[in-house]
Amino acid sequence: NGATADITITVRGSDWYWAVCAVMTVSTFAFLGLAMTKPRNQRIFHYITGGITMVAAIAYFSMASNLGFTPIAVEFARSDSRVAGMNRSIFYVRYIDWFVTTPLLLMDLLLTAGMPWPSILWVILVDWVMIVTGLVGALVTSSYKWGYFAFGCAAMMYIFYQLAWEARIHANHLGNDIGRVFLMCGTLTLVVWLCYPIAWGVAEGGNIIAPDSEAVFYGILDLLAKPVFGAMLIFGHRNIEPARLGL
Ligand code: RET
Repeated sequence: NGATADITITVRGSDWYWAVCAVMTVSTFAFLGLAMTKPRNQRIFHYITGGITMVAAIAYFSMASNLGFTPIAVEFARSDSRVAGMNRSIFYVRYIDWFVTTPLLLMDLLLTAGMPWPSILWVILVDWVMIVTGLVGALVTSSYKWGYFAFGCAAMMYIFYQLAWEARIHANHLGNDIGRVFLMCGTLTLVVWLCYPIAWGVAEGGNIIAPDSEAVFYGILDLLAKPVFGAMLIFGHRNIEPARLGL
Protein backbone atom coordinates (compact mmCIF):
# COMPACT_ATOMS: atom_id res chain seq x y z
CA ASN A 1 0.00 0.00 0.00
CA GLY A 2 1.91 3.03 -1.24
CA ALA A 3 -0.91 5.43 -0.39
CA THR A 4 -0.15 8.10 2.18
CA ALA A 5 -2.33 10.55 4.03
CA ASP A 6 -1.49 13.81 5.82
CA ILE A 7 -3.90 13.10 8.65
CA THR A 8 -3.29 9.55 9.85
CA ILE A 9 -2.78 7.34 12.89
CA THR A 10 0.43 7.58 14.93
CA VAL A 11 2.30 4.78 16.67
CA ARG A 12 -0.04 5.29 19.64
CA GLY A 13 -3.10 4.70 17.50
CA SER A 14 -1.43 1.62 16.07
CA ASP A 15 -0.62 0.27 19.56
CA TRP A 16 -4.24 0.73 20.60
CA TYR A 17 -5.41 -1.12 17.47
CA TRP A 18 -3.03 -3.98 18.37
CA ALA A 19 -4.51 -4.10 21.87
CA VAL A 20 -8.06 -4.35 20.51
CA CYS A 21 -6.87 -6.97 18.02
CA ALA A 22 -5.52 -9.03 20.93
CA VAL A 23 -8.80 -8.82 22.86
CA MET A 24 -10.77 -9.87 19.76
CA THR A 25 -8.41 -12.83 19.23
CA VAL A 26 -8.60 -14.03 22.84
CA SER A 27 -12.41 -13.67 22.78
CA THR A 28 -12.60 -15.75 19.62
CA PHE A 29 -10.71 -18.62 21.25
CA ALA A 30 -12.86 -18.28 24.39
CA PHE A 31 -16.17 -18.41 22.46
CA LEU A 32 -15.07 -21.29 20.24
CA GLY A 33 -13.54 -23.09 23.24
CA LEU A 34 -16.86 -22.84 25.07
CA ALA A 35 -18.57 -24.26 21.98
CA MET A 36 -16.50 -27.42 22.39
CA THR A 37 -17.99 -27.96 25.86
CA LYS A 38 -21.48 -28.23 24.29
CA PRO A 39 -23.07 -30.91 22.13
CA ARG A 40 -22.96 -30.06 18.41
CA ASN A 41 -26.61 -29.07 18.21
CA GLN A 42 -26.19 -26.49 21.01
CA ARG A 43 -23.38 -24.40 19.53
CA ILE A 44 -25.08 -21.99 17.15
CA PHE A 45 -24.63 -18.85 19.28
CA HIS A 46 -21.00 -19.75 20.04
CA TYR A 47 -20.21 -20.05 16.34
CA ILE A 48 -22.00 -16.83 15.38
CA THR A 49 -20.37 -14.90 18.22
CA GLY A 50 -16.90 -16.42 17.69
CA GLY A 51 -17.20 -15.59 13.99
CA ILE A 52 -17.90 -11.96 14.85
CA THR A 53 -14.77 -11.53 16.99
CA MET A 54 -12.66 -13.50 14.50
CA VAL A 55 -13.54 -11.11 11.66
CA ALA A 56 -12.95 -8.14 13.96
CA ALA A 57 -9.53 -9.47 14.98
CA ILE A 58 -8.46 -9.51 11.31
CA ALA A 59 -9.88 -6.02 10.67
CA TYR A 60 -7.94 -4.72 13.70
CA PHE A 61 -4.80 -6.53 12.54
CA SER A 62 -5.13 -4.56 9.27
CA MET A 63 -5.69 -1.20 10.94
CA ALA A 64 -2.90 -1.76 13.48
CA SER A 65 -0.60 -2.41 10.51
CA ASN A 66 -1.83 0.84 8.94
CA LEU A 67 -3.44 -1.07 6.06
CA GLY A 68 -6.99 -1.10 4.75
CA PHE A 69 -7.26 2.68 4.43
CA THR A 70 -7.43 5.12 1.56
CA PRO A 71 -6.55 8.84 1.64
CA ILE A 72 -9.61 11.06 1.17
CA ALA A 73 -9.45 14.82 0.58
CA VAL A 74 -10.86 16.82 3.48
CA GLU A 75 -11.32 20.54 3.75
CA PHE A 76 -11.49 22.43 6.96
CA ALA A 77 -11.54 26.09 7.96
CA ARG A 78 -8.21 27.21 9.42
CA SER A 79 -8.00 29.67 12.27
CA ASP A 80 -7.05 32.37 9.75
CA SER A 81 -10.39 31.45 8.06
CA ARG A 82 -8.74 30.20 4.87
CA VAL A 83 -9.61 26.71 3.71
CA ALA A 84 -6.83 24.15 3.87
CA GLY A 85 -6.89 20.98 1.80
CA MET A 86 -5.44 17.74 3.16
CA ASN A 87 -5.88 13.98 2.96
CA ARG A 88 -7.29 11.96 5.84
CA SER A 89 -6.85 8.19 6.27
CA ILE A 90 -10.23 6.55 5.88
CA PHE A 91 -10.19 2.94 7.10
CA TYR A 92 -12.56 1.31 4.62
CA VAL A 93 -11.65 -2.08 6.16
CA ARG A 94 -13.94 -1.13 9.07
CA TYR A 95 -16.91 -1.30 6.74
CA ILE A 96 -15.89 -4.70 5.37
CA ASP A 97 -15.78 -5.89 8.99
CA TRP A 98 -19.20 -4.33 9.74
CA PHE A 99 -20.72 -5.71 6.53
CA VAL A 100 -19.99 -9.21 7.84
CA THR A 101 -20.33 -8.74 11.59
CA THR A 102 -23.39 -6.50 12.03
CA PRO A 103 -25.68 -9.06 10.31
CA LEU A 104 -24.20 -11.73 12.60
CA LEU A 105 -24.89 -9.55 15.66
CA LEU A 106 -28.46 -9.09 14.45
CA MET A 107 -28.74 -12.85 13.95
CA ASP A 108 -27.58 -13.38 17.56
CA LEU A 109 -30.42 -11.11 18.71
CA LEU A 110 -33.17 -12.05 16.28
CA LEU A 111 -32.57 -15.80 16.64
CA THR A 112 -32.69 -15.32 20.42
CA ALA A 113 -36.10 -13.70 19.91
CA GLY A 114 -37.16 -16.64 17.73
CA MET A 115 -37.98 -14.38 14.78
CA PRO A 116 -38.94 -16.09 11.50
CA TRP A 117 -36.16 -16.17 8.87
CA PRO A 118 -37.85 -13.85 6.33
CA SER A 119 -38.02 -11.11 9.01
CA ILE A 120 -34.37 -11.71 9.91
CA LEU A 121 -33.32 -11.50 6.26
CA TRP A 122 -35.20 -8.23 5.77
CA VAL A 123 -33.57 -6.60 8.82
CA ILE A 124 -30.16 -7.75 7.53
CA LEU A 125 -30.84 -6.17 4.12
CA VAL A 126 -31.68 -2.87 5.84
CA ASP A 127 -28.50 -3.26 7.91
CA TRP A 128 -26.49 -3.60 4.68
CA VAL A 129 -28.05 -0.34 3.46
CA MET A 130 -26.83 1.29 6.69
CA ILE A 131 -23.25 0.01 6.32
CA VAL A 132 -22.89 0.65 2.58
CA THR A 133 -24.28 4.20 2.77
CA GLY A 134 -21.81 4.81 5.62
CA LEU A 135 -18.93 3.55 3.46
CA VAL A 136 -19.93 5.57 0.39
CA GLY A 137 -20.46 8.66 2.55
CA ALA A 138 -17.00 8.21 4.07
CA LEU A 139 -15.40 8.08 0.60
CA VAL A 140 -17.36 11.04 -0.85
CA THR A 141 -15.51 14.34 -0.42
CA SER A 142 -18.37 16.78 -1.04
CA SER A 143 -21.19 17.57 1.36
CA TYR A 144 -23.27 14.92 -0.42
CA LYS A 145 -21.64 12.63 2.17
CA TRP A 146 -24.23 13.88 4.65
CA GLY A 147 -26.99 12.68 2.34
CA TYR A 148 -25.59 9.14 2.56
CA PHE A 149 -25.24 9.59 6.30
CA ALA A 150 -28.94 10.51 6.53
CA PHE A 151 -29.95 7.36 4.61
CA GLY A 152 -27.80 5.30 6.94
CA CYS A 153 -29.38 6.86 10.02
CA ALA A 154 -32.88 6.19 8.66
CA ALA A 155 -31.91 2.54 8.13
CA MET A 156 -30.57 2.32 11.68
CA MET A 157 -33.81 3.78 13.09
CA TYR A 158 -35.80 1.09 11.28
CA ILE A 159 -33.53 -1.62 12.75
CA PHE A 160 -34.02 -0.08 16.21
CA TYR A 161 -37.79 -0.23 15.75
CA GLN A 162 -37.59 -3.91 14.78
CA LEU A 163 -35.45 -4.72 17.84
CA ALA A 164 -37.35 -2.60 20.36
CA TRP A 165 -40.85 -3.63 19.25
CA GLU A 166 -41.27 -6.62 16.97
CA ALA A 167 -38.40 -8.73 18.30
CA ARG A 168 -38.80 -7.75 21.97
CA ILE A 169 -42.48 -8.75 21.96
CA HIS A 170 -41.63 -11.99 20.15
CA ALA A 171 -38.92 -12.83 22.71
CA ASN A 172 -41.27 -12.18 25.65
CA HIS A 173 -43.79 -14.64 24.20
CA LEU A 174 -41.16 -17.40 24.27
CA GLY A 175 -40.64 -17.15 28.03
CA ASN A 176 -39.36 -14.91 30.80
CA ASP A 177 -35.78 -16.19 30.60
CA ILE A 178 -35.63 -15.58 26.85
CA GLY A 179 -37.27 -12.17 27.25
CA ARG A 180 -34.63 -11.27 29.85
CA VAL A 181 -31.56 -12.16 27.81
CA PHE A 182 -33.05 -10.40 24.78
CA LEU A 183 -33.75 -7.27 26.82
CA MET A 184 -30.19 -7.20 28.23
CA CYS A 185 -28.41 -7.73 24.94
CA GLY A 186 -30.89 -5.67 22.93
CA THR A 187 -30.54 -2.68 25.24
CA LEU A 188 -26.73 -2.83 25.06
CA THR A 189 -27.03 -2.97 21.27
CA LEU A 190 -29.33 0.06 21.01
CA VAL A 191 -27.12 2.20 23.26
CA VAL A 192 -23.82 1.19 21.64
CA TRP A 193 -25.00 1.26 18.02
CA LEU A 194 -26.40 4.77 18.52
CA CYS A 195 -22.83 5.97 19.21
CA TYR A 196 -21.46 4.79 15.85
CA PRO A 197 -23.05 7.55 13.74
CA ILE A 198 -21.76 10.04 16.34
CA ALA A 199 -18.21 8.68 15.89
CA TRP A 200 -18.68 8.78 12.11
CA GLY A 201 -19.90 12.38 12.27
CA VAL A 202 -16.78 13.61 14.08
CA ALA A 203 -14.28 11.32 12.29
CA GLU A 204 -14.96 10.35 8.66
CA GLY A 205 -17.81 12.84 8.34
CA GLY A 206 -16.70 16.10 9.90
CA ASN A 207 -12.94 15.46 10.26
CA ILE A 208 -13.20 17.02 13.72
CA ILE A 209 -11.22 14.43 15.72
CA ALA A 210 -7.80 12.97 14.84
CA PRO A 211 -7.47 9.41 13.52
CA ASP A 212 -5.94 8.35 16.87
CA SER A 213 -9.06 9.59 18.68
CA GLU A 214 -11.19 7.87 16.06
CA ALA A 215 -9.31 4.66 16.89
CA VAL A 216 -10.15 5.00 20.58
CA PHE A 217 -13.79 5.96 19.93
CA TYR A 218 -14.59 3.13 17.50
CA GLY A 219 -12.36 0.74 19.45
CA ILE A 220 -14.31 1.14 22.69
CA LEU A 221 -17.59 0.79 20.78
CA ASP A 222 -16.37 -2.36 19.02
CA LEU A 223 -15.23 -3.90 22.33
CA LEU A 224 -18.69 -3.29 23.80
CA ALA A 225 -20.59 -4.39 20.67
CA LYS A 226 -18.61 -7.59 20.10
CA PRO A 227 -16.77 -9.30 23.04
CA VAL A 228 -18.86 -7.73 25.85
CA PHE A 229 -22.13 -8.26 23.97
CA GLY A 230 -21.08 -11.78 23.00
CA ALA A 231 -20.17 -12.78 26.57
CA MET A 232 -23.52 -11.49 27.83
CA LEU A 233 -25.41 -13.29 25.10
CA ILE A 234 -23.69 -16.64 25.57
CA PHE A 235 -24.00 -16.41 29.36
CA GLY A 236 -27.69 -15.55 28.96
CA HIS A 237 -28.22 -18.63 26.82
CA ARG A 238 -26.70 -21.04 29.38
CA ASN A 239 -30.09 -22.49 30.37
CA ILE A 240 -31.95 -21.97 27.08
CA GLU A 241 -32.33 -24.97 24.76
CA PRO A 242 -31.92 -23.85 21.11
CA ALA A 243 -34.90 -26.10 20.31
CA ARG A 244 -37.13 -23.61 22.15
CA LEU A 245 -36.12 -21.00 19.57
CA GLY A 246 -36.86 -23.32 16.67
CA LEU A 247 -33.11 -23.94 16.14
C1 RET B 1 -22.59 4.55 9.98
C2 RET B 1 -22.64 5.83 9.15
C3 RET B 1 -23.95 6.01 8.49
C4 RET B 1 -25.05 6.14 9.49
C5 RET B 1 -25.00 5.09 10.53
C6 RET B 1 -23.87 4.31 10.76
C7 RET B 1 -24.00 3.26 11.77
C8 RET B 1 -23.17 2.25 12.00
C9 RET B 1 -23.32 1.24 12.99
C10 RET B 1 -22.32 0.35 13.08
C11 RET B 1 -22.24 -0.70 13.99
C12 RET B 1 -21.16 -1.44 14.00
C13 RET B 1 -20.90 -2.53 14.88
C14 RET B 1 -19.75 -3.15 14.67
C15 RET B 1 -19.34 -4.32 15.32
O1 RET B 1 -18.93 -4.39 16.40
C16 RET B 1 -22.31 3.39 9.05
C17 RET B 1 -21.42 4.74 10.93
C18 RET B 1 -26.26 4.90 11.33
C19 RET B 1 -24.50 1.18 13.86
C20 RET B 1 -21.86 -2.91 15.92
